[in-house]
Amino acid sequence: MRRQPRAARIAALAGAALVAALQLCAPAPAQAAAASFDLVVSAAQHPGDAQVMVVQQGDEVTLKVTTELPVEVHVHGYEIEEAAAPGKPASVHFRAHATGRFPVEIHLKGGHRVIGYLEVHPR
Ligand SMILES: [Cu+2]
Repeated sequence: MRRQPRAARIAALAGAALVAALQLCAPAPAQAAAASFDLVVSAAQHPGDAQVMVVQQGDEVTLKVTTELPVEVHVHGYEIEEAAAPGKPASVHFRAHATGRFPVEIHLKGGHRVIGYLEVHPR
């Protein structure tokens, strides 16, 4: 049997060592979590009332929107829109795949208003 040249054996060993080192260094994949937020829309709200909702990338997000006005809930960046009305809350469900800070708006007669910010942090 022909022996491998010394350089090839060294290269193969170095490659195996590198793979082992990378496996040791790789962080354990963190579990995606489920995050649920309650948002209440009222006629008396101010833009400063917008709540900040922080999740990790990959999390399952549910936004429960209760409203005393007929509105369209719009999650910017994710381009999700869902209607909500008095007695008919919206439940907006999605996986937070994109990272960043995204306004959650309501569209209503005569304009729109930010009711929250979704912050998706990189995992
Ligand atoms: Cu909008």
